[in-house]
Amino acid sequence: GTSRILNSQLSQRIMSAEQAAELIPPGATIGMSGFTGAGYPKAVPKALAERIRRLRDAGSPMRVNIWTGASTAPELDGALAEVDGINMRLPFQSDAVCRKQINEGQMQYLDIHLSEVSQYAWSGFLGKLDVAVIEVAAVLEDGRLIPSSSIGNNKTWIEQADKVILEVNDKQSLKMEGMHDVYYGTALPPNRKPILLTEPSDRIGERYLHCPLDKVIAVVETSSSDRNSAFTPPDETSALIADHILDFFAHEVKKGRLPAQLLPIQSGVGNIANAVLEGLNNGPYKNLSAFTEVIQDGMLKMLKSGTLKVASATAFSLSPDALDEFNNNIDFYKDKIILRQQDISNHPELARRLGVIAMNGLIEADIYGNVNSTHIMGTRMMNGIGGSGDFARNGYLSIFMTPSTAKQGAISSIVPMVSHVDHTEHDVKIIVTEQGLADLRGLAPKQRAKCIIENCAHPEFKDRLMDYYERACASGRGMHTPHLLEEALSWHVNFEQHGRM
Ligand code: 0RQ
Repeated sequence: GTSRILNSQLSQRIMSAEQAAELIPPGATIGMSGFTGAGYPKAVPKALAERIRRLRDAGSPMRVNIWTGASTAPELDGALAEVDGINMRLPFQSDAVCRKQINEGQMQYLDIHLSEVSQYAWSGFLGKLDVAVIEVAAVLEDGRLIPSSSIGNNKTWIEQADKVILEVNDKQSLKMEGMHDVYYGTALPPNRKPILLTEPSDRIGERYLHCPLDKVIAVVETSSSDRNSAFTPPDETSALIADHILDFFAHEVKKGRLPAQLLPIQSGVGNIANAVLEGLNNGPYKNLSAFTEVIQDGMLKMLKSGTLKVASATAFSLSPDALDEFNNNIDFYKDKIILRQQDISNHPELARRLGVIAMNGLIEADIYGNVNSTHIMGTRMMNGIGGSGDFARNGYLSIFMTPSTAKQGAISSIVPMVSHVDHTEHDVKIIVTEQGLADLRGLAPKQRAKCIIENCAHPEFKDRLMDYYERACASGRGMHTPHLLEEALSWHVNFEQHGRM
């Protein structure tokens, strides 16, 4: 039905996804909604991929550039990558087909801090945005839009694009109305003003997205759920990592370096993050807050139990069960969750002011505390930096978590030198593995090396790391950050040649 499109001008633009996809010119740059599998367009990208496939089969290939909030789903990244339809992708993806295209050199990929994407677009660094394709929950009579389960870069895409295609998804709860906080006070330098947000619960913007009606060239009605990956219960390694972090928090509270209600937490998604949230939920904490980018199952549980008072984010990322829980109890959750655009949810000014506790995963860390979050063996893209840099550099505590080994113990997550750097030694304050926690605050490089090897390395690799470090110290080279340059990346080369570090 048309009940969710209350504006009469826009209801005249209703058409099929196939018709809407025909309106996108070859070579177009398209800004799509979507963040961690929430609020992405469900129909137009697939129809566009079909059109690209037909054109390719007819001998006239078409490609487009795709900008989003963050990761989407197989119906978007997967479908378009499958037909080799993407020329340039930014700023984040986690799709297997997309990743393959990137790593085979078929797709350009620009991996940038999520808070900075809209600024790049506004400043003209990325070129022109032709079309925005945005999922919303409804269109009000006056044309204002009720945002969907993520906001991401939607405000910017709508403002920057020449043309807008709306997908109105009736699977998104209308009761989300009022949960969003869209801030219309951003500006480019030199005209910026302080952002007057001093608590994660502060509302500083509007509940709706605005869109000039004459930009809207198509409205497509859809009815399908977000990606909603299933939840895997924490394994033993994740539980151990979580225990180390919880002990550390208790210690910091006792020392007076953290308040009893901690500081606003930011947490990634996945097994380890969930274990930490579960640990917090079972601990002595009440009335915590979250200033983060994604609300995952664990945060919902914490809100329910009162461990968490409020969560600010830009998107949900829920399992099917948690989504049911949310939709069935949305009146309870509604005033405890605020969804913002990602240039606000991840804003450096706000992360620094609030003193966020940033907790993110890593692929490898080196003995001096540099962290690689994105590259496998230095050359192959995994997902992207996402928001980890926004929070890690500006947070009060920047915690990076990982199992001490990968690939059934063939790879050490602690290496002499990282094969790619996302978070430098200057930004990384704490590294945790199931072996233990390295608190690097106030330590100089040589002290850090001992602390990381001692506390975080797997016993299988510990002696070799210490041996590397000691020989580096004895090499006659610089004694600030001792390295054996001819050997620093030999662990990676070993893995490539022998399947073991
Ligand atoms: O690959 O599934 O093929 O075996 O990397 O590793 O251990 O499952 O951990 O899912 O937490 O991901 C850094 C990638 C960790 C993630 C990263 C292989 C490993 C596996 C995944 P397989 P795990 P996680 C938060 C802010 C950047 C974005 C970010 C990430 C796969 O946390 O993308 O922080 N972070 N955003 O086998 C070779 C190593 C490896 C390795 C792991 N040293 N060498 N392969 N793997 N370590 C906001 C959000 O998250 C939305």
